[in-house]
Amino acid sequence: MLEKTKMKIAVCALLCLYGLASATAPSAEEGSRADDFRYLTGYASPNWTGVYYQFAEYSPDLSVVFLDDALESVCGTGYWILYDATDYDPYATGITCHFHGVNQCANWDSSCSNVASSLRYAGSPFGLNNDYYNLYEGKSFRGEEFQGDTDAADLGDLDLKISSLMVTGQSGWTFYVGVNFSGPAVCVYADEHLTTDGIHLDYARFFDMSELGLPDNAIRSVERGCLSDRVVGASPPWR
Ligand SMILES: [Ca+2]
Ligand SMILES: [Ca+2]
Repeated sequence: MLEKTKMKIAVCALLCLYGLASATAPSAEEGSRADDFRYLTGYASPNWTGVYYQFAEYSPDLSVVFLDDALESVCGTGYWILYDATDYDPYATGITCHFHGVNQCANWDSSCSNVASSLRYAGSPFGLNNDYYNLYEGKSFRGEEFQGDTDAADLGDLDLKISSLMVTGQSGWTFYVGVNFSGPAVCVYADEHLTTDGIHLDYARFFDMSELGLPDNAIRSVERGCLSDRVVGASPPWR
């Protein structure tokens, strides 16, 4: 029981800052899973009740599942970002709503309740905690993405457009302001580490480039590994 209480407090400390008012771990019957399946079940009423839909993939328009501006609580695993507008809100500047957890539930607070019109996860499509990076065109993880699990000598259409980023898993990633891994760079490791029942989720997130000490719209290439003297986060092992 004490363990559960501690978990509630820890989860709330993580979630309440970013739009979730209260959180709790689901009961053992609801919550135990042998695998690390990423999902987000969104509910139209508080305390994970009412009409619901279980998302496993990117969802650019929640009206498709009749839940536009309707979500009030969620249960899930992974790092999920919810947006006020469809198509990941490319033009807005306000907050985005965030869920991060491993088999946990949360109520949205008033700023995020009945707001979401699109949602997607950050991280690898191949595994919850695989080494991966997501680079976003807008601040706060908005708009178009350039993502991957390998080196990228250039960023294609998102060249000189990146305004926020996330990394997941245990690898360091080096982000350069020049193409072909040139110019000033910063290495990023996960600096947040969630664990439930032996399932891990490690991530680092940067809502804008100033948090990384880089100019906005400057990143031009990405390399696996920590190849810069400037390091953000701490290298494994964390646990
Ligand atoms: Ca909306
Ligand atoms: Ca940008």
